[in-house]
Amino acid sequence: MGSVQRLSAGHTAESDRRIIVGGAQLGPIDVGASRGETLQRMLKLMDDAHKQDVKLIVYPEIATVTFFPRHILEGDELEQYFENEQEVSGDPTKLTNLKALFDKAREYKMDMYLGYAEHAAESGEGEHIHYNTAIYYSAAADKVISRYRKVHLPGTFEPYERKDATNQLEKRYFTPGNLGFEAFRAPGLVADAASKSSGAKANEPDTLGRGDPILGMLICNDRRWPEAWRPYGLQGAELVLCGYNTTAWAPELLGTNKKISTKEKAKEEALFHNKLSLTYNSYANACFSINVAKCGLEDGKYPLIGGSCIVDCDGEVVVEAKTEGDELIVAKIDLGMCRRGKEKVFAFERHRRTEHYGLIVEQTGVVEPELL
Ligand code: CDV
Repeated sequence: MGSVQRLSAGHTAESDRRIIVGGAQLGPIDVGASRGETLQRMLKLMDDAHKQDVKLIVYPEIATVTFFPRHILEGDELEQYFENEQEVSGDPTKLTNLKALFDKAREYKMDMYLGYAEHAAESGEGEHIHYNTAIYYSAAADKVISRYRKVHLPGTFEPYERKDATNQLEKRYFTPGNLGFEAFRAPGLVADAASKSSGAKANEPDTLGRGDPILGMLICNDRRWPEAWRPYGLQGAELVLCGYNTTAWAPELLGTNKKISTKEKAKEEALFHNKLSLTYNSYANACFSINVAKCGLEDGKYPLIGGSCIVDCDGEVVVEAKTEGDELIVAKIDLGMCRRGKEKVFAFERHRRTEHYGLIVEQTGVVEPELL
């Protein structure tokens, strides 16, 4: 197990909106690893988190199995990686492969972000509808209170022709998420939150930033897209949660050039882009983010970056994983710190100019200006 770190963020705010949060980074999970073995690793990290009084833990994207979209699979070989929610009436807390995590989270009164491959339903043609999903379990509500399905699916539908290229077949195995970027409030994480039952109303000057914390979820590739963060920023998100599996070396997928001509340099760049995306978007939306990798060499030959980190609302990294193995990162964050960015630097209601942003939603690809 890696080292345990714990730092404080929020020294400039001193509000009552302080929470101890954790990221449970996972080292490699090989194709042959048993679910039970992996669950034990995840539960161990939750035990460690509990010892440090963590109230919200974040696990990686598709946390409990190897990153299977790199393999060409069909039939049962593929289905084994999906959690069939129809069998449990759409209630993930009852899924056999995940139940132990919910049970322990309930026991510890710990909220949890958990990523997994979701078998949601069958289409009219009998095809399976699969999503790359993350859910948020609230200990105070003792249920899953939010679900997010990955919108930006990277990679290709068809495998690469070169046999030794690493595939990224998310477009083949998943349907793009259909739930948008819906922020939600998580109950019980901060004391004395303004609430409807005490007569308070959202969006009044005296309740802004005083209700239960506002959260949003992303999955891996989403974190590179400002379009994915902004809807959360526009809903006042104070904390964004993101799990990822990011390949450190994939020239077919990501391209290459002299600068990143070796595996080492490509990995350095992948770590740099990871941090750049997380720090900038946290800053630009004045929110904290908890970002958690599955990492290391899966099956001894597929490298995934680490770099799990908790970022504050000024875009600074508060704590960062030091290893490429199972490692818990912990920070005490003060959501009150978000008010400065939300009310001063980026006060959206005063400074945004939506009349000029049409292209962002009207157009998908690039259309260059006419040639001279
Ligand atoms: N799982 C991912 O979404 N991975 C992508 C890689 C393929 C670029 C990522 O954005 O990290």
